[in-house]
Amino acid sequence: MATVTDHVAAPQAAAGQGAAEAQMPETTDGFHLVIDALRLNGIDTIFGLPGIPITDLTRKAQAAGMRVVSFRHEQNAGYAASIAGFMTGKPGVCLTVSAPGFLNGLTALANATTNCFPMILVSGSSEREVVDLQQGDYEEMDQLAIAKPLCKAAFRVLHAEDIGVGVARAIRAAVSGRPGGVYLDLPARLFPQSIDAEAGRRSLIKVVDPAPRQIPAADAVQRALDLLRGARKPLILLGKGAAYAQADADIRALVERTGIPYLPMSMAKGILPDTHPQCASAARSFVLPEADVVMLVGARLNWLLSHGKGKTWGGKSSKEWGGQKFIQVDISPTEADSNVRIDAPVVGDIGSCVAALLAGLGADWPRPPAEWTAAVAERKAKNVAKMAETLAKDPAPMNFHSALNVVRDIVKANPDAIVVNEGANALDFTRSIVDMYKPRKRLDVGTWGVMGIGMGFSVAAAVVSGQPVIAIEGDSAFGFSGMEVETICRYGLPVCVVILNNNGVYRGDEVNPTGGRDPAPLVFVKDARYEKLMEAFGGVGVYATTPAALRQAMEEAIRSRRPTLINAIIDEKAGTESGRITALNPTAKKK
Ligand code: ADP
Ligand code: TPW
Repeated sequence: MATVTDHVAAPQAAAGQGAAEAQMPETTDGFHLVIDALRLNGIDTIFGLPGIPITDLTRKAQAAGMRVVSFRHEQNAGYAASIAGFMTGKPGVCLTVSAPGFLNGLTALANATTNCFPMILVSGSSEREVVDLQQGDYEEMDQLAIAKPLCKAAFRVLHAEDIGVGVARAIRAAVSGRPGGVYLDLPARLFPQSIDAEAGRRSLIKVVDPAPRQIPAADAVQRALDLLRGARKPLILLGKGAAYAQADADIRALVERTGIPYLPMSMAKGILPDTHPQCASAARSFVLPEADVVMLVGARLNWLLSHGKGKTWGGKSSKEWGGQKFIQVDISPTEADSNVRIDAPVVGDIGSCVAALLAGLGADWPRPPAEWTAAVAERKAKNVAKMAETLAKDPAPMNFHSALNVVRDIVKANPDAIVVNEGANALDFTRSIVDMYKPRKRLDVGTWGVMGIGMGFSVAAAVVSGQPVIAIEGDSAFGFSGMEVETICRYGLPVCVVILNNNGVYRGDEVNPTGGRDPAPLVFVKDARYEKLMEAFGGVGVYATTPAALRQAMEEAIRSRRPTLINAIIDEKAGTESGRITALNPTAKKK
């Protein structure tokens, strides 16, 4: 591994100059100390966008052997960094210029914090003195103050000798406890500050144990096991915290040794293969209201789980608790009771918690009552058969099902491929139709349901894993980050974008009720040729109107690893408003 000495400024004296000058100490500067501090901590990739004052930082980072992935918009670089953090457990780093670049990256930082993804947004900034007196600097903004409420922690470094501490604090804050976004503010004048190379080297910190294990209390584990043992209809719910924890073997052992049906949240799909006999995804609307004890592992009872109450959970009204008891395994001690009572909180890192639960099962752990597992299996079989019937249809034009039936086969044949997914219907149908077989292979809109993660996630997924990426995109969703197909082509990444194109947001058949010349707010240009965008940068574009054409193009994309965009034409009448969350629209009839 390279060290500070690889970057020290060249000795000040060249051949022929005086001996006294030749003795001058070696120096290093802020640029190199930032790079060295990151590399010392195993961070080898920067996602960003150059400009004043960080242009040279991107150059020098690349020259020092780091992977520098330059985007066309900072938001996409930020999303890339955040998902790299989720995939690797190391903070993903996004580098932006001051004010507008910083603000462009901020959405991704806030999204990372919301989703518990470890990320560090590093932004160049203006000098304190000018910002504080509001003297009107180039791209002036009090970035630290603005970032603070949107992230886990925010730090500013003013002196080169503090860079080591600043980077160490940022890393610890991002990955310890509940992971999240961290802001690191580096004013322009920091970068050229020169200090003695040896002092610089000594100032760097290699963070020891950045995400310390947090062992759950024995009585908390016992309380959870007692509750689970007494359950008549137990259910395990795996969330993306469980995927992040990389405790795959133990989680699988816990599920299999207890014999309890489990439900994966969207990004937890694949921790165990979706085809696992205990997977209850196809019986979701049956198991949630029926279960009597639910063990949440790295999943929050937020809107994605109807806040743990209401009709989804068997409550009589939208606000009423369904009567379930909850066990919650989570690293955050304040998460429990955020929506309904948690009867058995188990606070600790998922690896340690699951290991403790496993150890406590004992040889005599009872299988769940057969009536329960049989009822789940029966409901599942019924729904799977119904879905198979729908998937077998071949309507013209294609609909979501007939297109996603192809994607389902392709992912089955390529279980290492990473699926990135956004849209409304495009999201909901992909989640339920496309089975995942391995952990951390499904990356999507997460806790906020945010549009725009598509190409940033795809770039990062390909860069971090080297595996093929399949991005299943609504046509609206794609538009948020579409220009990054240039980035995909520039870096030659094996990304296959499939746009499920129904000419608009949710669907494409709305009309302006006034008959005026403006289109309806939710529709786009009809028959838009998105594939030409990929062709413009040297990638492969395919216009596909049939499942057969889609299949052929996807197979070829995976085989060739060439950047590919398939414009899959879907019936413009296919799709419902907001996909499966229509009820969240304020005008929707309340349940
Ligand atoms: P989902 O959207 O899949 O339901 P959430 O993002 O709501 O998942 O929940 C993830 C939870 O996982 C958060 O409450 C977070 O604190 C927790 N978490 C993240 N990493 C770990 C970890 N290593 N150990 C324990 N809990 C974790
Ligand atoms: C940052 C609101 C949710 S889903 C969606 C929008 C605009 C697009 C749905 O259309 P698409 O998919 O992608 O064509 P499909 O399959 O239903 O036709 N801005 C942000 N985030 C969100 N969630 C929105 C707007 C939204």
